[in-house]
Amino acid sequence: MRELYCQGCGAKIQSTDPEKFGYVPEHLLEEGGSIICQRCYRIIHYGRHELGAVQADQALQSIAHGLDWAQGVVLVVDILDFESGLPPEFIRLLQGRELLVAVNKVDLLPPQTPLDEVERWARRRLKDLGLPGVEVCLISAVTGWGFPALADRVEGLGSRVLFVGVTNVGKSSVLERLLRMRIGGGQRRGIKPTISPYPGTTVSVSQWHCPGITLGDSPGFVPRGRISDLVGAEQAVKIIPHKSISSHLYPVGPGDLVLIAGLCVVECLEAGEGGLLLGFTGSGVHWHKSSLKHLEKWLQRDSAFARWEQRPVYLRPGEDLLISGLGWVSARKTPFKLRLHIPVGVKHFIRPNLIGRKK
Ligand SMILES: Nc1nc2c(ncn2[C@@H]2O[C@H](COP(=O)(O)OP(=O)(O)OP(=O)(O)O)[C@@H](O)[C@H]2O)c(=O)[nH]1
Ligand SMILES: [Mg+2]
Repeated sequence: MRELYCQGCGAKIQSTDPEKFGYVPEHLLEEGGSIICQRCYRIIHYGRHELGAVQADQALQSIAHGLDWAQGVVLVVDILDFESGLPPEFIRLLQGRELLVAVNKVDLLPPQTPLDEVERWARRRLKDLGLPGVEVCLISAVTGWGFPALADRVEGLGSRVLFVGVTNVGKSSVLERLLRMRIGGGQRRGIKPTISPYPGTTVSVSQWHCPGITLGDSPGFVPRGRISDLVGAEQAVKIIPHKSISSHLYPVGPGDLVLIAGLCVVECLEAGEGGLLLGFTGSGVHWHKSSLKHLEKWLQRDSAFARWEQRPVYLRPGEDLLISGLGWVSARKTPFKLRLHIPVGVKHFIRPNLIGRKK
């Protein structure tokens, strides 16, 4: 029998186990035509994300197959979790490829953010992270911002183009919007790549044929150390920014804490006169300012994590401390000597500030 694949998530279709990816009841297979699995059907129609996320090794295998097939590659990165989208072990897979970096979700930046500055910032960060001189497009798959330029450049990458990136950066959303544009001959198709707010939706590579070009969706590379992957799915959806980000400005001196209960605490050890910390996360996340005597309470409150560690951090004015999969704290006015209380296994990065005046 011919092998069938789910057009939404790329999983191989099977009718034996509803608890595994790609399940379609046997009687529905007889109807023919393009097909989507039960999991995709339920994500699309009921917003229910069953069977969890794709496993890291399965995703990696599928990405490797996709890269063998592709001529050109579009690396999709989420502007709000930039460094988490560029793990060195993933970047190594892309070395030497015809590559374009699509920096997605720019609609979530504060409205007054100058995007030309953001683009320069992104190029500089990509260079620092091992991708010097790559082409960069700033885009929003939700509003369509930047898509005419993206479509032009994608067409220049060859006749087989694969979209890659870590989970949940919007690969399927970007592909879906391109399919609706001139690359897809302006036709809206019945079946689309499946999109969901939960990381790990796409299971395997799926190919989308358009006039003159075939686009490939791929499962997300599963990065290590992202807090949103270490909490339960329901909490993950609350902390991943969807509609907007919010900023919280705190005057901070020695002994002060700036924190998100149960997820991270930034303790100030030393700061100059008038030091300010500015926290950025999805607007559903609650920030607090507190003092050292309440540290234990805030670490444990509603926390999914039993094991915490402390890390010393020196943050200069104009630098961000990014907590992978959560958000960032930016220093203003003075240097800070900080102690970061963070769940074991969660990564942090120090970088030049994304938002605000640059040096
Ligand atoms: N605000 C905003 N949200 C976006 C944008 N692009 C995608 N999203 C949202 O991000 C979430 C993930 O989108 P997907 O397209 O499923 O991401 P993916 O990279 O294919 O995810 P996996 O298949 O899990 O690896 C969904 O909730 C999308 O609606 C964007 O440009 N702006
Ligand atoms: Mg996807």
